[in-house]
Amino acid sequence: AEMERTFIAIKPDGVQRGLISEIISRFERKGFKLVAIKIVVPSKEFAQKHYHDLKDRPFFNGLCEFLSSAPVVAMVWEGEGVIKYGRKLIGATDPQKSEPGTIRGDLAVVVGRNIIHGSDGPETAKDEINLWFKPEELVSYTSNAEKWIYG
Ligand code: YYY
Ligand code: MG
Repeated sequence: AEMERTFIAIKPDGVQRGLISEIISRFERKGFKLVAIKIVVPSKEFAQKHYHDLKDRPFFNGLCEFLSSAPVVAMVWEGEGVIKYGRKLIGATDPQKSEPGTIRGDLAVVVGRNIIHGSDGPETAKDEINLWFKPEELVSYTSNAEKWIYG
């Protein structure tokens, strides 16, 4: 029973389309725990830091322009297996290839407007949480539901 944390962001398209509560509820209903949340408009420089791994890709500039164009909801979710399972809830990068039932499969159509970001592994989760949040913005608490979720 290894508790993990992952960084999840609702991108500007998800916020503008009114999908904040829809996306949060999918993680919440699953049994994951919200330990940090804020709404921010990242600067382009900040977006470039967030997506630094993709700096040589042709879509990098447009991607960073887009992420910094309007409010983003930044979150940290905690739970057993949340990094990998969070990616499952999100679905494939290209919504045309995401399964129905996933967030992108159900709610998005094209790769450049796929509404949500999720860390892709333990290392990036750690880096992204540190980039977006100060330690004191992460709230450790016990939820009453935990004993019913984990037994
Ligand atoms: O982690 P994930 O968001 O599923 O995909 P990444 O390969 O990390 O790419 C980040 C982001 O870049 C993706 O969510 C949309 C955008 N993107 C794009 O616009 N065009 C591509 N061919 C690939 C990715
Ligand atoms: Mg990624």
